[in-house]
Amino acid sequence: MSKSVLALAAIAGVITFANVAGAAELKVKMLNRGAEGMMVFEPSTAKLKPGDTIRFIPTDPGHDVASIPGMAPPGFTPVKGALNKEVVVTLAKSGVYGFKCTPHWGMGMVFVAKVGDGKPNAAAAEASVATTPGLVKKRLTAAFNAIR
Ligand SMILES: [Cu+2]
Repeated sequence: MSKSVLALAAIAGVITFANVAGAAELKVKMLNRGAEGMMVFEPSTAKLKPGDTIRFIPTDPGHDVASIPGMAPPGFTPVKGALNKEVVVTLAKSGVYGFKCTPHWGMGMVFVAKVGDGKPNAAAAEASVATTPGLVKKRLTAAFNAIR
């Protein structure tokens, strides 16, 4: 192998490493009780970069994770996890992504991630909070304040 080929191989290796190291994974616990109260994702919000991953961990039993309708940028395939199952979601594009625990939606068990600058759907996602029920609205409002 010539010196130049070896040099190219070395550069390619560095680039691959940089790509792997550049995308972060956020671990989110599903809890019966956390710092913010009963039935929570912890943390309940995040600001991420496009390509980052979220690992939803069923720390306590009885929870799942699913997309909140109308709270993801166009082209995102909605998440529908099973009860007590870990779910890993890659948020490839800029936008605001909302997730809920299906059994505890009414108790406001929600998670919101802002990826990149939140465009194109940040405003529409925040506007949809107005139509949600009491505890959901309370926690979603707090979440949107946190990611602003
Ligand atoms: Cu739950």
